[in-house]
Amino acid sequence: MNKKELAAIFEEIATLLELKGENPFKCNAYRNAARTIETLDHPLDEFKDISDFEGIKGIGSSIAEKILTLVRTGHLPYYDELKASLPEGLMGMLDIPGFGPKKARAVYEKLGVASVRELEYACRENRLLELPGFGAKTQENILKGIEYLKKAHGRFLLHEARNAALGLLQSLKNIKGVKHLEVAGSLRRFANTVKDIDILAVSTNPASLVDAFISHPLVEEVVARGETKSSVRLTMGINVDLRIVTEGQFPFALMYFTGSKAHNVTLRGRALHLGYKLNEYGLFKRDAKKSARLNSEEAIFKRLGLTYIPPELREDWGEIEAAEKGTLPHLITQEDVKGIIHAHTNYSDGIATLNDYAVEATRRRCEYIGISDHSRAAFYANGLSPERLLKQLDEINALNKKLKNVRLFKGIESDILPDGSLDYPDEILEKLEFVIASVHSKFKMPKEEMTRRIIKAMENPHTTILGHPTGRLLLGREGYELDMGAIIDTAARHGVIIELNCQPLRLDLDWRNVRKAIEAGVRICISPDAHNLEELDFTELGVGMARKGWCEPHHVLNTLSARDVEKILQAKR
Ligand code: DGT
Ligand code: CA
Ligand code: ZN
Repeated sequence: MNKKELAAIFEEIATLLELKGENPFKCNAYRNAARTIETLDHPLDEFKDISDFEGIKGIGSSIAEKILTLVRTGHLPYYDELKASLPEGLMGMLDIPGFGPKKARAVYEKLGVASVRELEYACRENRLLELPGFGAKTQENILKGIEYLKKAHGRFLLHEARNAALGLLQSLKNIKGVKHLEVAGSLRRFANTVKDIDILAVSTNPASLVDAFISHPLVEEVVARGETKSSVRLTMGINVDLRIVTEGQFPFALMYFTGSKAHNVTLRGRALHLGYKLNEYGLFKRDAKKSARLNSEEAIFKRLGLTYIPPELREDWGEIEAAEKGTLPHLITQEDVKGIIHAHTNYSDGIATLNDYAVEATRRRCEYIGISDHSRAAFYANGLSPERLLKQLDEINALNKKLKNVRLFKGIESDILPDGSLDYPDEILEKLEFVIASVHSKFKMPKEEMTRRIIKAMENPHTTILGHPTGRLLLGREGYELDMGAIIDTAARHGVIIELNCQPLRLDLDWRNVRKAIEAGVRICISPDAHNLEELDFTELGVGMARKGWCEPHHVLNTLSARDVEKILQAKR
């Protein structure tokens, strides 16, 4: 161990102590020691005994002893224990510019927030507004800092990447000579997270397309520039590849670069079996030099004896067999969605008012919005006391009398308490049209206990929908340990709907389990979990994920008309 490494450990000890709220003198002592160690005149191995540190300012006997232990053994139990006593993600938050140990300790102690992604989520839910020493401005700066941090990471949320890609496509499609322009890769398949943005194009004037691409305002750095392939890095940190191919290659390249790899491999195997070679350049019969002329992905699939496989399904999850038999699902589309369930108002941690939602719903020609603020146990989210909930219900009743084309459904997002009960007495729950039951606390329960807790909540006759079933935050927090098979069985048995929460960080239920759920006969609800009007747009992500989970319109609650939803909600109560 050299001086630099040693100093870094003492520096980290100082930070850990700050995170624990130790007295500032103690923290400073370690920080000063770190500095002193770095500038010691003698080599470390000359220090054999505590007395060797005598006269060195800033290194008392306790620190001297720790230095000796580290130099001798390479370990320091004190340091290891200190590290183990705090969540790992806490240190990561300190990488956020302007976010120090004091702030980290406050959000950890007051909100239980222990990683960067959790912090991002807390900011988006306006949790920081209420914390002493924080406010709208701080919250905004933290979000900016997190954006900055993300540039350093390897993967990106679908939503972030998609917005960037849509921005690029929007301007590039108008460049002279462009005949085709499509996003491929994991983004086109609607994967939860993506590594990079793959774009394919055909152009009669490739040079001007490449020029426009590399000089786009979103671009930070040009990685490579070529006739057929160019790469850039965007200011948000993600890489974008632009491949320019010929008109004839385009459908084959689009198919190849959409993937997934596993899907491609199985498809290529099928082609071989039929006497073809399939790659990104074409479909070649035996030893032919020229590809079959097929001008769309549909045509390629057809030549291989398959019906068209939508990109979301190309994961080698049985889609090729189903396409062969003609049994692929008739996937849900954006237009099938008639209304929205799960919106938070300014009664709890949302920004929009009940009336804002009603006006917005009219504007969007959306038939209904299910209002579901937080229940009282979610104190950090300004959860509703029974009195405030009753007041909200009155207000909704009054609004519904006035509204013509929009219906507000009266609901709540009730915490599932640690013992599995809901957060209000029955006489309150009875006044609601629907209840979303969600876990917001005690994430670390053992698997069996957590499964029992959630099952108990689902068995409660008041529970209509199970909210964000695993609690995961993509790229940030694993979901809680859960027997998903048992949860899906319970949902099927008790007619509980399972939410597909489409907050970009959640996308929970995961599409793989969405498919298992609908196969078990469980209905899905696509929920934006909106905290403001813009977040209603998240529904679009949810539709993509539902498609990826093989959902047809009839599998999804909010493809139904307001009247039919009302019937279903009533039948459950
Ligand atoms: P990502 O970027 O990690 O989010 O996921 P993808 O699927 O976009 O992966 P990427 O960008 O490495 O490659 C894009 C597509 O190109 C991929 O989905 C399938 C195809 N591809 C890439 N490498 C291979 C390969 O070695 N074999 C085959 N069959 N296809 C490949
Ligand atoms: Ca990719
Ligand atoms: Zn929730």
